[in-house]
Amino acid sequence: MKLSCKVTQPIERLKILNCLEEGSSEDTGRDIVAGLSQPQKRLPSKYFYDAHGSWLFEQICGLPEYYLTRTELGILEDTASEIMTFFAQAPGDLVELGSGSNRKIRILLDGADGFGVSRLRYVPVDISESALKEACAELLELFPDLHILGIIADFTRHLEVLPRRRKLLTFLGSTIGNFSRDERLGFLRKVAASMNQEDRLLLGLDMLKPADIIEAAYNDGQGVTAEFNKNLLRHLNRSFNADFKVADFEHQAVFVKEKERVEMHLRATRPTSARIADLDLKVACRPGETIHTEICQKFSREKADRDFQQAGLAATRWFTDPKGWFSLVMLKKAGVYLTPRR
Ligand code: AVJ
Repeated sequence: MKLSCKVTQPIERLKILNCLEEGSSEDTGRDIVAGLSQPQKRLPSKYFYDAHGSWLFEQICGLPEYYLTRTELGILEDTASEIMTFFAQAPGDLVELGSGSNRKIRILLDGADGFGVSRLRYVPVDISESALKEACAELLELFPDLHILGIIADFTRHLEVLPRRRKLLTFLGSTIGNFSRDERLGFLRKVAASMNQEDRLLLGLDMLKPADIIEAAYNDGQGVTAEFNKNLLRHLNRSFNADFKVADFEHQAVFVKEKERVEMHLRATRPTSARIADLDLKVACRPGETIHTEICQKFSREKADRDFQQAGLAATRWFTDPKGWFSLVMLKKAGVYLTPRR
């Protein structure tokens, strides 16, 4: 793949690298065409996150039913100084994949109070330019010694732009739950390939728990998740000159027991069709037909450990909350084992 990233330098302590600039990804939207041409129509979850979608997601994080963010923040508060000892040992990059707002990284950076943030560089990677720039501006004010390299990119495609220095990667919020098993293993393998022996990956995982608690988190009483789901169509309308009639769709989120995951859909309530002008594509939905918009995988330790092993990673530490609802796993590259000769 060809990449042309543009670097701008607004102030000394901040550099921004843009991998999504026009012309840099000649296959933009190809995943939309592919997804909508399947018998079960689907759209990639990353298209939730335009400026409005990123804002809606922040609202979701504060909802009483959405236990994920709250629980993860609690674990981070309790463990930040232990996690940040990584930078007490030697300087390096703190890379955050899918950074969004800076709430989580602020907690980690506060955990560096023993030695100071000047020993590290913060490298947020996000697909939403507005969310990334806002978060960086705030952090520069809060941490006068912090240097930032912001990367506007799709981390499922642009992992190779990451600087190859000593680093602690974070992939929080159970975003990895949005991948299918194949995508998840592929992603973990790519991350493993970008890591050196002493690098670490801190991964946030939403754990299995009673189905009613999980389902409520994706069907909130105020309908914010429904708006977030429908915003995907609004995003396509704005960014790809489409004309989806958003009112013809309803939000649907079900916990599928056998697959241990939530599946989110947009369900057509009447016959409806749309044209995506920029992609030269026409879509028609029968009443009751759905467009699959998101997978939210839930994990057990055993299942996660199997994935890590297959991706060439190994857990060095599990951090969790008292109820065991959410986990932060510290991972390293698995050692090289030679098969004994017979
Ligand atoms: C950002 C992927 C963690 O799967 O829980 C929230 C996104 N979707 N409500 C999740 C989301 C619906 C969220 N992640």
